[in-house]
Amino acid sequence: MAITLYGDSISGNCLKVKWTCDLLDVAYDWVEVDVVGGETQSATMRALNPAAQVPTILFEDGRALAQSNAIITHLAEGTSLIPKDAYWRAKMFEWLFWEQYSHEPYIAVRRFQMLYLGKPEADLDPKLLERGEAALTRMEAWLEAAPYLVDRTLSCADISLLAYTRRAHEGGFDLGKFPAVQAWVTRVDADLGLEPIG
Ligand SMILES: N[C@@H](CCC(=O)N[C@@H](CS)C(=O)NCC(=O)O)C(=O)O
Repeated sequence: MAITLYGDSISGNCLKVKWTCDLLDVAYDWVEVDVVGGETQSATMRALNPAAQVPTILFEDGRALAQSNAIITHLAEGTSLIPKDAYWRAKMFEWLFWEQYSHEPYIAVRRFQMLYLGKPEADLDPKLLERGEAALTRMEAWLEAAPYLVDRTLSCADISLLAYTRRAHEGGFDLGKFPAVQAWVTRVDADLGLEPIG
């Protein structure tokens, strides 16, 4: 399977897909799309993904697929990244849906506004910090008792949640308050062969 991966290398959503491909030895050509520069609005991108967002992948047969968590679960079909047991597979989806609704909209958005839009902390919506910390608190509670998010083994849920959690400090979150999350970041970074951020 050879795919074209349209992504912006500053985007955790896009990196989830890259990491999954790298781990599973899926061959891909990376096409850099500058989100801040508005390149997601190009005619090419709109034709591939009417939502005009990255990541989007294009298969050799011309079919396209968007949404980071849809892409990674598709690429991981039949591998150990997706539990065979029905309950644990559903638990993986629980984390993936939660990531998109209760984690990414606060942690990734606060990071984007601070790091890439250069907004001072005082101008940010206070809910971003409050709800981002609530998300990290939920992860901490789970990870105090388990090395991974699903069935004590690496799954798509860890890859997805890692993307913005490992860079949460860039959005003004203090991971020092969440030691189990920090240990999990170190563990999953190592599993994926990523350089620790430090
Ligand atoms: N829920 C989507 C979010 C995709 C998304 O927000 N992508 C951003 C980059 S991280 C983007 O393309 N933004 C450009 C835009 O929305 O115009 C996913 O998980 O893939």
